[in-house]
Amino acid sequence: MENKINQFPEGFLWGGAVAANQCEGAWNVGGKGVSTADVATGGAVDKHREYTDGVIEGKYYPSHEAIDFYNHYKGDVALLAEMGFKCFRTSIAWTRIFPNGDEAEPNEEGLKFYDNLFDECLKYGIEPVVTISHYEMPYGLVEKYGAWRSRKLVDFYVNYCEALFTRYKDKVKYWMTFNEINAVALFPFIPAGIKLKEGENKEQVSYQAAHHQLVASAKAVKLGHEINPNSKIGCMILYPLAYPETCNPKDVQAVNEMMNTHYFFSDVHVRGYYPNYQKRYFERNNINIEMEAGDEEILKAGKVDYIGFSYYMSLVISSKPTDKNSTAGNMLGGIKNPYLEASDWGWQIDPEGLRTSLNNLYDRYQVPLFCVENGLGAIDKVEEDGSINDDYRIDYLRKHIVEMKKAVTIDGVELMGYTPWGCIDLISASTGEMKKRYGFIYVDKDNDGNGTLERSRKKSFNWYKNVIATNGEEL
Ligand code: BGP
Repeated sequence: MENKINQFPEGFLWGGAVAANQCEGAWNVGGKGVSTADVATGGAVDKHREYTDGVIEGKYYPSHEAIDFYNHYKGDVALLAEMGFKCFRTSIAWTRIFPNGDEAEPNEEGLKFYDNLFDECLKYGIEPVVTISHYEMPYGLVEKYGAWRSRKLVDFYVNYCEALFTRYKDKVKYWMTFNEINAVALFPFIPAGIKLKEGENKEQVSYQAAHHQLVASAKAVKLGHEINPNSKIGCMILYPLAYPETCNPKDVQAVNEMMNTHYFFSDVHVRGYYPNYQKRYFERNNINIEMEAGDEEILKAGKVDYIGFSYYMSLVISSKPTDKNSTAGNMLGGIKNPYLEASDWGWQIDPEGLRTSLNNLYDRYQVPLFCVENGLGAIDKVEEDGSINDDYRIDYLRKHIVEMKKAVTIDGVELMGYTPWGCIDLISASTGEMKKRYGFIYVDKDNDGNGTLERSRKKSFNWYKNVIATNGEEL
């Protein structure tokens, strides 16, 4: 069918996204090992930002039980199919495949689980989109090697990728190497298993870990293409669109500097080399990245096919240190934007910012983009008749899709698809809560882990079904 320039392209990948540790549960079933998410009690990101050597008091139910997708996946995929999903983004729990991370052979039972899950998706014509490591890794690698501090992790990760690419080459075409890889410099435990020691230079440790991950990612991209030349392997970055607080050029410069700390990751992934601004940054700050001979070639040979990114909100940055009107609860901090409303968790809602972000990324790289996370975390109310009228979520998503459409149809941005986050309610990464919900599908479970786990359709379910059926024409 002919593509029309005022519409989303034919074959646009409408779907939704989840991550293994936030939905599967069954944390010690089927030979699965313990992951970093399994030892991160309560809100994984909030409680494990910096120094995490030792037990943190809290509930373990979030990743241990989650929404028990492990045992409910058939019914859940059937619901996604009912909405007409073209794709489903999930991650593979590394610890189901390599329980401690350094075994020679993969765990067959873990591989089988994802065979079954992908088969179930494909049965309905749903294309799996797989994140290889989404905010978790084997805890064994943390204890034995210091996680991504160690160069050895590159080989363990590449072995893991080889097991996946080989096993699923006929089932999975779209991959992403690390979820929000740029988060490592913000809170190093969850994305990279790094436990900072007292007095350590956080940047030195995080950027060395990041180098190992970037090398591992590049090797994975090359290997994945060798195993299946048709595969599309992307990176995944958290896109933190930032505005200057004022038109003071100093504020603009502050934004540029902040954005560079994030662009560094996509620059290396897409262009295949370290940008000069980052090399200078390392020099100025006495950060010394140990590279092995051949690393530059590896980065060059493993450029990604597309950029996956998350976009939830925008930020406001000032050149002056300030805590005024700080947007509490927002993982990235920043100043309150008087023109925008915020979610109950302080995430500033900015649909037009999505259009700007798409343009920024496309102008900079000219590679296909994939919006793999977007959505509104909100508290849903179940009415007496069981209905859930989440008009606020519909409103958020509608406005973002409108802007996304402008980026595609007016600005000519090449966008592969859209997978709103937490299409089925799951555990929040930053707070460990169940009450912060994103889904079209409601899961009966409360913050303390109580509930029947029964699934039900929210109002947004039928709304999104129609969006997909009309390829984004009826919003
Ligand atoms: C992203 C993560 C996800 C997800 C999402 C929403 O940063 O990739 O794993 O959870 O944010 O965040 P939260 O769950 O904290 O609301």
